[in-house]
Amino acid sequence: MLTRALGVLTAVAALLASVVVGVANAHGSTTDPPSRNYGCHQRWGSNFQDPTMATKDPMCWQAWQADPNAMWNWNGLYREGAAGNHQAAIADGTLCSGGRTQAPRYNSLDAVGAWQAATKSRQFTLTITDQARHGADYLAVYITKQGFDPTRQALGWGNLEQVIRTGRYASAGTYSTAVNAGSRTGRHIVYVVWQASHMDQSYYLCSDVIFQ
Ligand SMILES: [Cu+2]
Repeated sequence: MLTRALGVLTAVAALLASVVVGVANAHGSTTDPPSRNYGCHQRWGSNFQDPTMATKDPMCWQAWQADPNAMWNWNGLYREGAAGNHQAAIADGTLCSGGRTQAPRYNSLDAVGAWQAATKSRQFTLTITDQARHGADYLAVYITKQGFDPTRQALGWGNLEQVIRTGRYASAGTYSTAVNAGSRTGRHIVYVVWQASHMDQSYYLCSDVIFQ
């Protein structure tokens, strides 16, 4: 009897593991410049219990402490059914968690502070990696207005200016677009809405950058 129960438990555990792996292999994110959780996964995924992260990369540290699944599922930060009305779906202060989607998994990505930022020139190429090959109806790319300080202020729609909205992309592993940040300098957030094509599924992605 005990052996049978253990057998069932083992089967359930194997099933759960396969579900988790399945989720981790689906969907995508902005990989260049890296989104907050993708960047934390890149830098610390193989070393996420290293206590020096607390001082070397404190925003990633708080994210790993809050919920490691925000990093393991770096490709799962989406909402469904926004019907194109992203500003209604996502409240100010929650833009980087996709409006606290799948809460509380991604809430830590809204934390205000000195996220590690990628250095970019003001004309750069942005790349989404799409492991699920959903395609894109469009990528809408926004950048914070000059003067906004992401290390001290929560991000709201009023802090952003849309710099490009692309056309469609056929299903592929990556989608790239040229982005012109104008005369911006210093630290900014690049905010991407990736509207997938297979269904009404929208990804909301914050990438921290420093423009040279
Ligand atoms: Cu997906």
